[in-house]
Amino acid sequence: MNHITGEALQTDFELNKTEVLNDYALAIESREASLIGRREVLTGKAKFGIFGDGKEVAQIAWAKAFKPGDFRSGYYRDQTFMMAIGALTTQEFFASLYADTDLNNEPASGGRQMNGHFATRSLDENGQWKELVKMKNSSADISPTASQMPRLVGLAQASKVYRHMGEWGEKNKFSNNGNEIAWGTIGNASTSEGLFFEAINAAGVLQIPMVVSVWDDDYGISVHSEYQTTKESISEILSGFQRGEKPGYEIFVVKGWDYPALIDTYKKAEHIARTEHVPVLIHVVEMTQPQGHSTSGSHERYKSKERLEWEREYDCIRQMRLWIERNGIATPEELDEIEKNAKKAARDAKNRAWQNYLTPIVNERAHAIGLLQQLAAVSAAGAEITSMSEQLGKLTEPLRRDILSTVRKALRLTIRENSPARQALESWIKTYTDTYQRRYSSHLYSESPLSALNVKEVKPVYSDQSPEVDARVVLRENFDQLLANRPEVLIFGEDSGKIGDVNQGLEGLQAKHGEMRVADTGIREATILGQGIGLAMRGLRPIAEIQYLDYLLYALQIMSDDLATVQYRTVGGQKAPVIVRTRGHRLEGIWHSGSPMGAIVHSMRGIYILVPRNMTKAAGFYNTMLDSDDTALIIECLNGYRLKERIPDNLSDIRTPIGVVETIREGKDVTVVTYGSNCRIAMEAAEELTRIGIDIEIIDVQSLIPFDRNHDIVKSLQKTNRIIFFDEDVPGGASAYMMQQVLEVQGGYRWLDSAPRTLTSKDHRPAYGSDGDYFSKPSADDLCDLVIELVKEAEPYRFA
Ligand SMILES: Cc1ncc(C[n+]2csc(CCOP(=O)(O)OP(=O)(O)O)c2C)c(N)n1
Ligand SMILES: [Mg+2]
Repeated sequence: MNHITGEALQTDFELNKTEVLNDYALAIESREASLIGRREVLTGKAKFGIFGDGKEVAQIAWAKAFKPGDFRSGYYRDQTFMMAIGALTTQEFFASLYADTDLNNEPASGGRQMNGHFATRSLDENGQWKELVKMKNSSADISPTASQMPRLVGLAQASKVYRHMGEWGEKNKFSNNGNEIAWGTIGNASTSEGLFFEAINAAGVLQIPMVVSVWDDDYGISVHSEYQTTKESISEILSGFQRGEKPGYEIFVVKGWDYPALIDTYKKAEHIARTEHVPVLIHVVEMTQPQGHSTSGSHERYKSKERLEWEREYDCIRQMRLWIERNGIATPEELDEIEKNAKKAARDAKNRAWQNYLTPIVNERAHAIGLLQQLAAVSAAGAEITSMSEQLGKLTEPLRRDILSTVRKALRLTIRENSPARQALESWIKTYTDTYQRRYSSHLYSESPLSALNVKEVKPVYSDQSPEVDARVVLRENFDQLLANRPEVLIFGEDSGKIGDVNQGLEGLQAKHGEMRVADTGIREATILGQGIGLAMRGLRPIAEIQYLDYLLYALQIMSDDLATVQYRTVGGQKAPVIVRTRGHRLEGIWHSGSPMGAIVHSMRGIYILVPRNMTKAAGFYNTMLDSDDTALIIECLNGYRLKERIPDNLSDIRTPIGVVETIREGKDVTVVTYGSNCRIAMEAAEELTRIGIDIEIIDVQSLIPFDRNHDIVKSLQKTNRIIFFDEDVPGGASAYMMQQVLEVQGGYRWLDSAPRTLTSKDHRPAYGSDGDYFSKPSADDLCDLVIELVKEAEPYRFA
């Protein structure tokens, strides 16, 4: 471990006076922004604030080592760093605090994220990649502690992939031969999370250029390190990772108020990571938190007097000033002048941000008040509308909510009136709501021309020569062609490399395409997903494999919090077109038969959820998604790999469209809506039902999100007037979701002659063994009997 202090190392680097004083000015301006920011929250102009005070100097040192093409994956304390690399102005800092929805004012998230969540824009207005290699990049932050770590692994791994990659036309947009570093930051307390340890281990194994800074201020909100970290020191307990004879990490410890030592440390770390592709941990100790954790509380409640005194003395900016004075770089008067100007710059930036935020709202209010007055003049409720409109006019800090709420009340008050004034107000509010609803709801999925919704279907073509094979071979052949045709595609997961996955859908492909393209990973689902996210954010096309659907739960949090929100939280400024490959539904036992589709559908809006019934359909989905810039989870049927399918003659051309259902059997009595391996069970039931004169229609939904974009299911319901939603999730899981889509969204309730039904698994997990399956999961018998029950109830004469 390398303990670095400023005293011994002042001569190791060169700094000129201007650079030092600019650094000092930035530290002061950033600090002032934090102080003003807190006041803006306490006086009610902003809702919540979390700031980077106490961490300024280390971040200025780090910024000196951060080069174009590099990526940051960090957390809410990093405002000074973002300012130092030129990716955040103080004005934008305040625009974010006020939740300004104008991307010109708040380019990180258009006001969607609370302040302190930083991002640069990797995409242009058409959703196309910019030249990331020329930019200083920050992946978009999220709030759950340590969740920045899995993505960081992928961002760093991308450099390794690019360094070893052959020709690819787009490569130069993203990388200069893999020279880029992915820099992470994390708070000391957040290192207690499993995600941190998982990511640290993964990067050590992968040997990738990842530099993690731990900002250590001894606390996590109110909880001291004593309760967070063994030995109260993350560098000490990670010292076994220090490289020696065997590869590992380089570990540095440095004080957060020691300006020269920090610069020296970051330069050293940069050199090691950039040239050797070795991961580095920098434990930055003795940091402070001058205003406490956030605007939600005060640290006097949990810090002792002595601690607060120590924090004042070792405030990094105070120590930097003392160092400047000690070394005769500037006089106290010069420093005072710098401070005065920097503080004014922060105040001015705040005022500009506030004006930019408020002016459009005030103008919109004036417009609304004009329309309200016209309505009041002709309405029986004129007095009340006038009074409401005056109240609205008096608000000093109006919100759009205030405007909308007043107008909507006025429209309700005049519900029985029909004047041109009321029509004008109605038409205004419609346009206004549409505009602002979009500000809050756009970009959940890709809205670029490459949206997966735009990929056209190409059906498989068969001839007499099309070979019949075990279905896994269809997948393997398709993956083989994808890897051959697209250098940017990578597949990795547990057992995906050497043996070509547990069901041999990748058999022989590592030997053919190399270890970089088809790789084994450790058993660490969250960071497998993180690899996917980081690689995809740097232009590659990862297929991240989770061995069984049951184990997706380990990655669920990262999929839900990070992957699913990438486009949304940046308003289309970033994307991570990852394909998550897994296999699931029924096979054997409690943890190899899971089908928690409701949990998935409800926790991952932002990711397309595709449930192909066979491997040809699955292959078509991989091809579709790789033509798009959306992200998807593709669930193959665990019990389908050994069934026979034919290899289409046009395999690499096939595209399974998303959100399009397929009627796999026509019938007139009952519509059965299902997906995945249950399609086969439904077909089996249908055969038997024909023998007693019942004819069911079976619809394979194929993709749960998006769901039946053409509303074909309701067309079937118009014919049969009876419907069963059939899957192997728990009762009220994905079957309830499908029912809501058909009955509510598609208006299916109007066509029902019988109560809509669901057929699902039992509430519990599936028990082991064939009888365990029969008593846990729905069977063809169950479906037959349910269909008979429905038909018998409606048309008893058919069974007389
Ligand atoms: C998963 C999760 N749990 C809890 C929280 C609430 N929370 C936000 S910050 C924080 C403390 C983090 O402390 P530390 O990592 O030391 O960072 P610091 O704020 O001290 O810089 C907690 C508990 C969260 N955001 N995410
Ligand atoms: Mg802390």
